Amino acid sequence: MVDYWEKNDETMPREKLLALQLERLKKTLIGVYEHVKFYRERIDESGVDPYGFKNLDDLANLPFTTKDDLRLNYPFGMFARPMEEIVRIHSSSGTTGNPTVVGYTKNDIALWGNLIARNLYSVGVRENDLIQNSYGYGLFTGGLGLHYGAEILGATVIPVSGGNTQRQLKIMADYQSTVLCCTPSYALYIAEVGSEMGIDFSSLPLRVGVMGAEPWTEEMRAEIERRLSIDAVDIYGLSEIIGPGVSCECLAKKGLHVAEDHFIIEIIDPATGKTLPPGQRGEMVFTSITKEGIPIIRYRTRDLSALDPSVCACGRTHARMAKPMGRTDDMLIIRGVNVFPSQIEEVLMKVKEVEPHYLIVVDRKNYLDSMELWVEVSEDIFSEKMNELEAFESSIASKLYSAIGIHVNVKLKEPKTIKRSMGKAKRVLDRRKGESG
Ligand code: DLL
Repeated sequence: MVDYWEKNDETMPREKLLALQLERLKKTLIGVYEHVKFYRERIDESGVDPYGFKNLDDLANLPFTTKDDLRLNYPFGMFARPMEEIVRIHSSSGTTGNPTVVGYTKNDIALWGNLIARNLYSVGVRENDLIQNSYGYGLFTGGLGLHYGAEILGATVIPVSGGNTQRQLKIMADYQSTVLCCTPSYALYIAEVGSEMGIDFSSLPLRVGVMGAEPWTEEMRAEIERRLSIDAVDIYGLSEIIGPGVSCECLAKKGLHVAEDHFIIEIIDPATGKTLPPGQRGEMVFTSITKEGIPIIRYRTRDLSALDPSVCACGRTHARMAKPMGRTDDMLIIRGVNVFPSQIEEVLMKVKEVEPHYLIVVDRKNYLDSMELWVEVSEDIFSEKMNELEAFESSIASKLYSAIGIHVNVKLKEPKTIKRSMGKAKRVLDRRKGESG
């Protein structure tokens, strides 16, 4: 029998859920209109009357909020509450320009922890579990986000944070961790170092991995599950909305349940901004409807997914988003052809002689884009089949050609030469943008 952290909220009939969303959205709109100059101006420009808002469909008439809007209001310009009510600040890494800064009130922190507890519970985590939390602690929302959720659930949390992989493995074996929280790329690295240390993961009590913060394919999931001998589930979120916990898979692993009692999700066509019907792939847009510190209206995530509002096998009624397949800004345009790193990962993970460590190197020579794929081969292949490597490279290239329609120059690399990630993996090196590495 499936059981729930908050049965009423998680299995609420959709009609009731939509009514609750409308009621909460109305309050949020008035709140941002009265307390955030940015929203007051934008809403006035849009012609929507925040006091006369009557229908969820009218959400589409409200303006979007973008990362640039947050940056322009750096650091605290989007906060809807005075600083004395803000108890925590997080921020995105901000590789270009100002980072985005978000603030949480006491209620926001409680809400966030509760959402994570709900997520953990939905993948079978209980009070007697020992959660090894290997997301980075600090301004990144992964570490503290999962941490407080685990405590609210009542499980035991080990706040190990990212890095120092051998210590991670010693802790995992000595303390007998049952749950691992980290990015999927770090999970693979942990698996690799563990095997080198002679750890047999199937003999450990580790059971579930709660993994997110970066895109990962089904093929990558299969690899992690096999190597670590666990169920690996996908958790999604972004600092601008709350952090991890915006959505999470249940053990059915058929899409991530969006916490629709706190966030309204829309899928839009990124080119036109028009709302798309369920099932169609597009950019996710979120509106928070219970947050206090920094409520957000129609935030354009640039993350691509599709929505399934049907009731899940687990009985939860909250719509499920498909595993995010990447970001609009991760899309590479190679000689006019659009390619997502996830499409390459999908092909690569099916080739059993290669390791799940790769880097896509894009360059432009003589005005022509070129794409190289660096991928590691296993020790045995590397030493045994040195003379066949070239043939092997072209066989991978031809598989990629049939999947994405462009020629990729495949370069097999010696084991352990591609940089490992302990947080979000960097899959693309775009020399056209002056990146080096
Ligand atoms: O990455 C929050 C998080 C922490 C999620 C831990 C899950 C686990 P940011 O640093 O603000 O927040 O980065 C947000 O990361 O817009 C996506 O592009 C990407 N992302 C997050 N989760 C997933 C996922 C955290 N499950 C950005 N699949 C988002 C694909 C993801 N991409």
